[in-house]
Amino acid sequence: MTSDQTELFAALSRQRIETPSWGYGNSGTRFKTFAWPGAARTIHEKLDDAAEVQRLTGIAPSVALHIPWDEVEDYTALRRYAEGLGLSIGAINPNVFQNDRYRLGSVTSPDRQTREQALQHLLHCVDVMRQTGSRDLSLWFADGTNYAGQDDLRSRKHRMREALQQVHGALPDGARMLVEYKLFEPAFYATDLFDWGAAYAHCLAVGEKAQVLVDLGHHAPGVNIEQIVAFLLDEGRLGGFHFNARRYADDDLIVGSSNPFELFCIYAELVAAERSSDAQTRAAAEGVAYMIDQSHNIEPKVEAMLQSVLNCQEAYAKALLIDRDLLAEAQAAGDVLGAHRVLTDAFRTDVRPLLQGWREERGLPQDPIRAHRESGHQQRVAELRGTVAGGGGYPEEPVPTPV
Ligand code: PSV
Ligand code: MN
Ligand code: MN
Repeated sequence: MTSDQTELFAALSRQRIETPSWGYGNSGTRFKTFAWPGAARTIHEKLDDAAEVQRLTGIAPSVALHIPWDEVEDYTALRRYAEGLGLSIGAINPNVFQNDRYRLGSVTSPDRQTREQALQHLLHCVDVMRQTGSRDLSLWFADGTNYAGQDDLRSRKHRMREALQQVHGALPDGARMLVEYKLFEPAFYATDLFDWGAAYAHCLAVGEKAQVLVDLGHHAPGVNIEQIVAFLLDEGRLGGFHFNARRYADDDLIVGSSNPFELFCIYAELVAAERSSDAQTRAAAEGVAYMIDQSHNIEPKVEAMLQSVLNCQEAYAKALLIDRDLLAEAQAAGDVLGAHRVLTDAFRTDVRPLLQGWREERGLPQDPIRAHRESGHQQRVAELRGTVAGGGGYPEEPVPTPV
């Protein structure tokens, strides 16, 4: 093996993609939730499925929880259960959007008691983090307004700031809060954390442990996400990603399925930061949490997750292949298309043989999807768990249907 390949394999072995508990359960749109045979119903089953993804890919060893969807009495026991499967508990995602009280918002609600209730839940999640050993609290707020004049926009900003400050103050040493933004939905006139700039401004104000979380599905069409990534990385405030693919808005489709070039360009920025000569930029890149945020509506859950992890791996492998010296040369010479070609050459490379070699070296199946299909996992869980609606995010009443 050449030293280049050794370096490439080492980088691939360091890659990590966290999978979300809610991606393993049934979920749906507001029109219908389709029950998938064997879809995980409990957090333990979700962890079992995540272990299958880790067993086949080797780069997905942690699972994000959503509270209270995944609420348990004993988080230390849950942590041990995960560890027994070779997993760790990743980011904790509070849920401040599914309570009747949150009609006008949670932490930005005009009602003080509602704000207090939301804050108590966020603090409960900080406590969960302590028990699960999680580094990241992942914050997404559905807060916003539907009509001009419905509420005072600056007051809502102040309430958001106050809540973030309080949560920041409660974080243990070494922990972080990742602040997610979203252009719209469920609020349609104004979302309180509407873009990366708003999230960034709050993070700067509340302190060092606050970082911005970029969810690929939360931007207007045409927004250059890789530029946001480069900017935040350079400012030392890129906390992490929620990977998915969107066609219109927050579709939560499989990452890389519709716009693989965008995913590649994002990874290109991350690799550039990983390889920077500046130690601070390298440290910023090392701290980034790579997470999938997808709800699988019509597709097999575990296979969808495998495909997502593998798409991230391919994008990263291609980004590692960019000839950085040649790129720098072309950029310095003002060679517009030459520079672009350096990038597209890497993007067009078929990295599948390279990844097969890497898997072979690690004792992983060369084709994880095929291995999964042949493993009987899907049939086993279908038999064991049956076909039951609910159990994912946005759960419906569990209605057993015949398998
Ligand atoms: C809603 O848009 C959402 O998809 C956000 O991206 C959150 O991260 C996720 O739900 C889980 O709460
Ligand atoms: Mn998200
Ligand atoms: Mn989303």
